[in-house]
Amino acid sequence: MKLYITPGSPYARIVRIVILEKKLESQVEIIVAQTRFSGSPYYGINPSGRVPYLIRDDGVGLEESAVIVAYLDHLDGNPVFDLPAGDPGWEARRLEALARSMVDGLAVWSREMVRPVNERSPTIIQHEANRSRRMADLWEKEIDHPLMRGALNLAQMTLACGLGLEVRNPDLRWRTGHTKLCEWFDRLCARPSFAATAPPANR
Ligand SMILES: N[C@@H](CCC(=O)N[C@@H](CS)C(=O)NCC(=O)O)C(=O)O
Repeated sequence: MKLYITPGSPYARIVRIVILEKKLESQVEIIVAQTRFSGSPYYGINPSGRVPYLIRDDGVGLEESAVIVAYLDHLDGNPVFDLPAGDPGWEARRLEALARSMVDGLAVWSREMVRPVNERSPTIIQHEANRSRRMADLWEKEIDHPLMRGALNLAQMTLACGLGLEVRNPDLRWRTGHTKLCEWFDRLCARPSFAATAPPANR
């Protein structure tokens, strides 16, 4: 299989973490794609131009980090990232959605920052900075939820990959006043799969 990524993408990082957690390194070749570039050869591989993108052994391509995670997780017949049944399943969905909501906002902010300075929108940047502050406040309260402290899951991976964007965006200062979130994040980032996939400071 081939997985197309960019080193700074939080969505691609989720999949890279799962590859390490599931020990699939020898089965998945990781390829850096050239995204957001007019005429990129990558558009011939994945017309949407987005990463992550997994090309399965049968040649079929999959988009969307959560779909790729589920596919890879099921390969060995022993999935560990499936949603729990019943009420915990709804809680897991709720937390995953909150984490994704934060990452989606941070991705919009990052996208603004990679545009030429004269094309950046101060309004969008302010909007996303404000959203990230509200979401960090929210997560400081939610981080003691049993699902955020228990076995590794998609909500945890998504939130940590979003918070990890702090190294790429110096204006993302989610740590201030969020002691529990800092402790949670730093502990999770010491896990080998997270340490090995840490984003570079620059694209
Ligand atoms: N919902 C998608 C989001 C993927 C996404 O937006 N990836 C960004 C990188 S962080 C991308 O490929 N951007 C390139 C572009 O917009 O052309 C997922 O979870 O995989």
